[in-house]
Order: sequence, then structure tokens, then C-alpha cells
Amino acid sequence: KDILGMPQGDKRKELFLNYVPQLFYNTKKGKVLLLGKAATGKSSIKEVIFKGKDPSDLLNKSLTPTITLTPSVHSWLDLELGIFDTVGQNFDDYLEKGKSQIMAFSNATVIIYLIDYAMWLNNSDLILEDIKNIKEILERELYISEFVLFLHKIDLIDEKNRAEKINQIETEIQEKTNLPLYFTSIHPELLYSLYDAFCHVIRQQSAQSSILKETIDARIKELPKTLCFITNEQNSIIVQSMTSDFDYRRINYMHNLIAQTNGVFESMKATEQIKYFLLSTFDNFSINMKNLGLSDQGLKNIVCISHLRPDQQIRIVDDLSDVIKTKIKDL
Ligand SMILES: Nc1nc2c(ncn2[C@@H]2O[C@H](COP(=O)(O)OP(=O)(O)OP(=O)(O)O)[C@@H](O)[C@H]2O)c(=O)[nH]1
Ligand SMILES: [Mg+2]
Repeated sequence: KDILGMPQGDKRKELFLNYVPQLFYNTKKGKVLLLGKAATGKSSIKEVIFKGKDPSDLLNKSLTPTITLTPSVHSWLDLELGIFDTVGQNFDDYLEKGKSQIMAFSNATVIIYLIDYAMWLNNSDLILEDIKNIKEILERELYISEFVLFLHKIDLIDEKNRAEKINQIETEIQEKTNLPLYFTSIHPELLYSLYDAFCHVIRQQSAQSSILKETIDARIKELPKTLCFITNEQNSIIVQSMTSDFDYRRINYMHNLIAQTNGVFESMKATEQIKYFLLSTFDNFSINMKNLGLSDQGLKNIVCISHLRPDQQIRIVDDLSDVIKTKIKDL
């Protein structure tokens, strides 16, 4: 050994070579901080997105309130994401200078402040005060986190006035905070809103995510009534793209159908060599699911739903999965 206690000669070379993958491996780390008052839905969001929990179960049977700051690590494409689920009841502690604040805020890449829709109606001043305080902490402590707002539980807005109400709230919050704002819900019919928001926030951090999104957007843009998405091992949607003529009210129906089909596809894959799963509906939709064979990269299936003929759609999905494989492996 030399004076630093490092082995000499071949042993040293071996040690170095063992470290090479750690030095050059492409995984980036990220930290997502979930903030918000008690019962705004932080833990529910974490369970749905990162643990693949059934959102209907979480709506029917609530989780117990979080009692200590709970970090957990999840892989998300090329990112290793630490999710910091905070204690709503102690929200004010995070605003005070001290240990809780440092644990929560330090090194956060993204801070998501959750606004409960009902609370916004009754107590918007308190919420705006929280947001102002968080902004001040970021400026004072020179944190460079991305700060975004989720207005959560939009299922509680009457469907007839939802679009209008959302517009109105958006204008008001933008005027007062000038922060990126997403409208979300874990209600099964609106779950896509949560996936969309999350994918959007994470896209800024993940090279893979932006490449996948650009690739799919470009490939499907001329296709008739098309929705295409990619899932990970937890069956969470990590990238989603659709054409403007795709009726967004059908997204939920399609997600549910795919979720059911997925179970069948999985058990068949376990015993048979299945390449595609293809369905046709009476209203002329072809639905096609294919395993990407990229589990090492955190990707599972590509799913495409469109008004194409089944054979045309298979070609598109094949094409897309080939392009995706090359691009992901080139990263
Ligand atoms: N209607 C509706 N309820 C939701 C939604 N998301 C979560 N909830 C409900 O909100 C309540 C609180 O959810 P939690 O996820 O425990 O909230 P939290 O922010 O983690 O709360 P603390 O741990 O106390 O800070 C539960 O009853 C959930 O079922 C949603 O999108 N819509
Ligand atoms: Mg919680």
C-alpha cells in the first residue's frame, strides 16, 4: 500500500476499474420535495405515481397522515429520484430556519407545493402566504430548485364548470405568483392530468424523458386520433403524447382498458412468446401494446391507440420502438 493506504500495482488497477462505472454511468440523481398543508394529497400522489397504487383505493380508504418526513428512492428513466414526502401538520416547521427546513429543502431539484382545491376556495390568502414564504426561503438560502404548484383534487370541481373554473383560478394564481401551475387529481377519470403534470416537471431533469417525448410527438403528429404512451415497471405512464383530434375524455377509458389488458398481457408473456397485444374496438380504434425490451433503462411497454388500421398501427409501433431503442442506447 502507498502512503494514502491505497493498494499498489495490479490491485490498484483493479480498484480503479471497479470505480469506472460509478464515475461514468449516466444516472442523474434528483430530489423532489412534496410540500403542502395537511391532507392536500402529497402521500396519495407519491403512492400512485411511484408505487403503482390503485387511485380508487386511495380515494375510498385514505392513508394515515404522514407523521415524519419520509424520503424514498425510485428509479425514473435515467434518474434516481428521491421523493421527500413531508408532514402537512408540521408545514410551518419547514418555513422556519432549522433542521427540518434544511432536511427538506437542501439539494431539492424540484419543489412541488400542493394546493387543495377546497382549501383554495376558503383560504387562498393563507396559501399565497405559504408560497411567498417558500419563495423567500429559496432566495435567501440560494437554493436553485425548480418551484412549481399543483392545484390538486380538481375532481371536486363540478364537471360542467371545470374548464371555466380552472381558467379563472389559473389567471388568479399566475397573476399573484408567476409560477408554473398544474391542475391535478388522482381520480381515475382525471389521472392523466397528474401523469401529464409529473412528466412535464420531470422532463426538465431527464435527458431520456425529453428524447422520448420528442420522438413520439414527431412520429404521431400526422396520424388520425392517436394517443401513445410508455410505461415503466410500476405501470406508471412516464411519457405520453396525443394528437389534437384525440378526444381527451376518452383517455381515462383507454387507460383503464389498458390497465386491465396489461394484467392479461403480463401473464401471457410469462408463459408464451408474445410480441404484440392487439385489440380493435367497434368505434374503429386499434389498440396495440408491445414490450419494449428495455427494462434495464426503466421502460416497459409502448401503447398506441389510434384510428389507424391494425396492420398500419403495428408498423408504426414497430418503427417507434426501433427508433426509441437506438436513441435510448445512444444516450
Ligand atoms: N377528491 C380527491 N381526494 C384526494 C385526491 N388526492 C388525495 N385525496 C384525498 O385527500 C386526503 C389526504 O390525502 P393524503 O395523501 O394522505 O394527504 P397528505 O398531503 O399526504 O397529508 P399529510 O400526510 O397529513 O400531510 C385523503 O382522504 C385522500 O383520499 C384527489 O385527487 N381528489
Ligand atoms: Mg402524507
